[in-house]
Amino acid sequence: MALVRQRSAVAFLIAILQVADATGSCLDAGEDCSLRDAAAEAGMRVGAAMEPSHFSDPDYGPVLALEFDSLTLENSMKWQATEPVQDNFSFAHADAAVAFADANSMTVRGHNLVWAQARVDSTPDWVEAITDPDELRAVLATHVQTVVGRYAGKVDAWDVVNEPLETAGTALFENHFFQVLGPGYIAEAFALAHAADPSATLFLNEVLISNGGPKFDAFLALVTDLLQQGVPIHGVGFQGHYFGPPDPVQLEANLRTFADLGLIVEITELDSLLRPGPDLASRLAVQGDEYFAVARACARVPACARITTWGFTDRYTWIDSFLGPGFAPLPLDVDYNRKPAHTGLRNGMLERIAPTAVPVWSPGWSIVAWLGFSALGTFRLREPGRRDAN
Ligand code: 9MR
Repeated sequence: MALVRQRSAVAFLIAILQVADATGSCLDAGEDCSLRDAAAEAGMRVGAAMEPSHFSDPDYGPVLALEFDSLTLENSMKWQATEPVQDNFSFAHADAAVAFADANSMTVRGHNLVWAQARVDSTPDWVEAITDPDELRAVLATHVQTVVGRYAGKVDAWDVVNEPLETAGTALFENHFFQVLGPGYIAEAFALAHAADPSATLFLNEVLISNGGPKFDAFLALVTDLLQQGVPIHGVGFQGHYFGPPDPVQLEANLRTFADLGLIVEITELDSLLRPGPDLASRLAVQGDEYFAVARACARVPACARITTWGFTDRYTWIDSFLGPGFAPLPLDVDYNRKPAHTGLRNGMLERIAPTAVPVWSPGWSIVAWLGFSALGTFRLREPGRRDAN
């Protein structure tokens, strides 16, 4: 009974928000504005990772379509899901998501074509058992042609290769494709994807590149090399799983670095863990500030086309199974209520059309702000009127 009451409350809220969203500007609507409407007004897209298996939860689909204009299959377009047995393709979940996107005027990011890391379940064992280069090449070609070809014109962007570098290192990850085909497997995968759908935007997607440092440098060198080889790479995905606080100034600089190479950039897998703090309200507020800072960094870079959150409700987040419960990393809570992270993400995107002068937080900016306020204080103390008043 309580569940029924809660569901009808969510349905009622959605109806109100749909009416509110249909009128006026998000700049005036404040809390009534959906992420989707804010993104549209800012000239961006906003997406979420999702799984059709959650459609049995009656609020899941309506909230997804209300808040987002793009979706990514969290798992169901991975090789393990689409071709678990050689030449035996399975598209039921991916098709359901693409049909949902079509019915709700949403775009779809394809994730992903090649991701072979020992620690994850993304590539089937039968692929990893192939040691003959010609055979693996043929299998890769069949997979990419079949999957990309099926969704040509329906999936606007593909993560062609996911996480090419070692997670905490700078070298190419020596996955199965690297071992059998050599480092050229990346260029080969992009060429295959481009041939299968020449209109799709093709991405290299990587984790832990939001900050500066050796991994970012290695990733930049890799992308530069691919471009010089003439590989059809069109975009770079910054995953954005924030286990620690983001540095938005560095993030913006890194996004610009790739934009300056003529590439599209996207935040492809945003989530941000609740930090320790004195009480839940302040922890949620900090999370909201972090979402704002990340979204604002993207909004300030014209080539940053889309922000995708990795899930959208704390009811379903991979972090629960990875780290345990309690980190609540997404913009909506377990009951689909909007959190400060929702406000932050929305207002951050709106910075593209209504930039504020206040610099976002970062360690560097804090020092600048402190020096600025100190100087202002000194100046004020010396102001004649003030001295006289004392
Ligand atoms: O969230 C995904 C989780 O459910 C899967 O078990 C895991 C392995 O396939 O992949 C997770 O998503 C990852 C994404 O595909 C690539 N970047 C890191 C994401 C979180 O691990």
